Amino acid sequence: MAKLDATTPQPIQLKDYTPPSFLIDKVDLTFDLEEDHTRVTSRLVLHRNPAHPDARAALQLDGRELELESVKLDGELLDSNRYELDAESLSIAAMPDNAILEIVTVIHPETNTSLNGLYRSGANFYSQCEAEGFRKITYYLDRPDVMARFSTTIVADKQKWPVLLSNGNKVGEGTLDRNRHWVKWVDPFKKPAYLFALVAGKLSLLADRYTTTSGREVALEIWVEPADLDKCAHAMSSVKKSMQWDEQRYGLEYDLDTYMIVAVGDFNMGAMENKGLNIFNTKYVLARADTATDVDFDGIEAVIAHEYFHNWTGNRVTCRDWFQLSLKEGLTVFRDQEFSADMGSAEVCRIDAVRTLRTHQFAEDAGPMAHPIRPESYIEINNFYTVTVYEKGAEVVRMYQTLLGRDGFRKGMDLYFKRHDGQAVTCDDFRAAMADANDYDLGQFARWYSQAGTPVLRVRGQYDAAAQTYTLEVSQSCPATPGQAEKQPFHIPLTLGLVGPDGADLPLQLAGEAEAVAGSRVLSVKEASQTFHFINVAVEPVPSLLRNFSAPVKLDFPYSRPQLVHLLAHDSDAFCRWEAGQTLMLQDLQGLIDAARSGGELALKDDFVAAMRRVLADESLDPALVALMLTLPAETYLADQQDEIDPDAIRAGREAMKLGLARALRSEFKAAYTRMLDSGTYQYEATAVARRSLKNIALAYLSELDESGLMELAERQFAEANNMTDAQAALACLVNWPEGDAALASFASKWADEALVMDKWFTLQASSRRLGVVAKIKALMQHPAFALTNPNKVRSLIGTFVHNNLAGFHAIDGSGYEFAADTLLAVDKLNPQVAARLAGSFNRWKKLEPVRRAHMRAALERVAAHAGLSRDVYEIVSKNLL
Ligand code: B3K
Ligand code: ZN
Repeated sequence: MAKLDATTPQPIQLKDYTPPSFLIDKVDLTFDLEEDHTRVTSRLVLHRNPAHPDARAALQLDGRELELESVKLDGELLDSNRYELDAESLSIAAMPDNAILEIVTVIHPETNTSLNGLYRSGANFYSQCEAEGFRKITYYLDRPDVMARFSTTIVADKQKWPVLLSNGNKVGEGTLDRNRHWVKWVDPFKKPAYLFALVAGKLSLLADRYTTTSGREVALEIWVEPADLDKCAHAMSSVKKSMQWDEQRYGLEYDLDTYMIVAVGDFNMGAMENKGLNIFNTKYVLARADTATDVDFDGIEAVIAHEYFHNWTGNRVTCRDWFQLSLKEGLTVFRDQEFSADMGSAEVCRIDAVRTLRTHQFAEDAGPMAHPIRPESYIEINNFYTVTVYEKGAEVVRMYQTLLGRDGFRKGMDLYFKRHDGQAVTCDDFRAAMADANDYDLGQFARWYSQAGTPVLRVRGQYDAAAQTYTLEVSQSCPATPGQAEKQPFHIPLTLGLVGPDGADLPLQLAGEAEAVAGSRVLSVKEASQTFHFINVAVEPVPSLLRNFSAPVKLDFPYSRPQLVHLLAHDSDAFCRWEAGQTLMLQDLQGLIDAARSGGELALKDDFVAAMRRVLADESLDPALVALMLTLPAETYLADQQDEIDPDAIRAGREAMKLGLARALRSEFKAAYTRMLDSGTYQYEATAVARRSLKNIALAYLSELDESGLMELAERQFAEANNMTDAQAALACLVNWPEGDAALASFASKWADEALVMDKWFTLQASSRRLGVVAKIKALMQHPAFALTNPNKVRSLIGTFVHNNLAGFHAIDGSGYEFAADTLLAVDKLNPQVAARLAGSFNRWKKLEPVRRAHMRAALERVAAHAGLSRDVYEIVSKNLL
């Protein structure tokens, strides 16, 4: 462990929040862009904040890695004894109540590999300021509760950087000497610095228009590298759909004359919602039938919607401090999920969201980084852009809608905007708007914001045939998480139905109620233990619990196998139907894993195989749902169900399940494959997407059978595919067999110039059971298309290997951990945010079997002892070693 000393990063606490000592009304920025430096001139109009407890407090501006050239206070150049400068700030003690500060700094985007602040990608300039990147551009009150009006003038060489973009509206442009030009932008909305953006370079434009319901004409602009202009149509149509949806669903319109999206290949995350100038990872903009899969098309539509929706939930109403991150992120993810549900299949979207939550967020909640959706402390805020804050946060927002109804939720949203437009607020303010608009008590609901961990909902049912009653006993508990030993009961919406022997929903009538309700209903579970009595229940039902996944909890109900088979066949709720199949599958997978561990026989159970056979043969089901029902849980999810993780047993058990299903359902898979073939041109449209998903999962199972005819099926699909979905799916089958080598080679030569397609090439190999081994990953890092400086490449190759390839990463000799440690230390020097994500691959170490646990610990300790660790990596590693 690194020694604790003055340089050990200290946590920031929510309870220490104090308002800023000054507020900034106006910021005028000038950027002088050069090859070897950038000069930033900032003119701030400030006034003392009456809400600050000390009326004589100093002004302390945030700043990092800046070269300060000069500071002027109200026109007077300050000597260095008039201010204090350290590695993180510039402080001025003697400040008038109103002041104008002019600060000149020099920065070096050309050497900034962190992709945080202003940086270069190729010859072009891009910025990323959330959460605290603006302080790497100039000295500023870099906190979201300081909202100012920005103007930005960019000066640059006209040939090298012809396009100059920033937030708001373009108000002027002109030429200068030395072949330079300038453009000035004014953003009429006040905003926190994290929403500032600047882009400069050689970019091509896809332009379109949108007219809002109230008649505002909006210019839509997507800016990309010239070679990518033919891959922007889907992104553009997604923008228009998002704008229309937000008007219809929430009455929210766009508020500027121009909405710009810029795509860049070097980017730390998916995209960024800068006011009027969203900057996107190319992965979430560029798509053409032959380069992008259905999943990519879905992802683009969702991320475009997400960033667009932030214009209201995030930008117009922003966060008071970074502890409130879920205020904008949980809410905006919920909004993009609802949008995607309306654009395609709501049921499929919901199941996908639950799968993500369970695979990644439940794991986070059970590990050393567990935190509530509103964390209480952090060392590095970038480590808290997590599945908990985002996806569990979205579940918490969804629970408001489940409790209040869709109209009640809308009333709450309307009140939230009415009260807080133009403000920086808290999660409590959002909860208060929901409560007040509906006159509903959400007091206990607050615990979802403060308590970490995944609650367990234990339910037991009792049918009394004579009395015709069905009694549900419901109790809840929540495991301890770091820093939180005891938990108080949550307010949990439990949506349920009672399924009769014929498969239909029984009417639901609670004791004391005059009438029954048809279908589903929502119970409010608030106590540690609670009992619900249903009356007039004519026949013994099978309870269908947690319909549509009404709360982010683990359900504990002792279903018999025939009950699960019944729900899988009949439940009117698609989520519960899928869930019943998954529960059966998980039970049998666990049996296989146990057998693999003890050297027992790896055979599938007949009732499970029969149930899957019926699913596969049921042509009345949405093919996308069939595909989901046949999809096995990830190895990592299976690992999280074990008391002690043995990665080889998990791999063996899971492979046995694949092979067993393939053998047993060989002819059904072949029939489904043939039935779903589509010879027409590629369409990104729900029915076609659903058909491809079933076809490709059938192919995946068939390719498990080492039979030449079946391997040729994959080879043929790979060779003849007219779209990337089919090509990639076929290649994914082939890479597990020697046949894959030739296919991989031809794929790489065909797509050498398409960075995003090469990412797929790396991902497929990193996740392959045949190729996903340390030596091979190291060799791939030498491939010309790989770059340690590019986050997409690091995620595709290294991230996939350490996060998703359980058996490969956890090689018994510890070589995977050594590799992960070496690589994350190398990446940390370049890009701490990306390195910290790799460090998360150690989060399960305490649950591994003893040999691997010892290797992992040694690797973690080696990283922790490394001098000069970033705050980002330090936080993850030190919390792992607590
Ligand atoms: N708000 C950004 C994420 C910023 C991450 C900073 N490390 C993208 C989004 O959630 O829309
Ligand atoms: Zn977001």
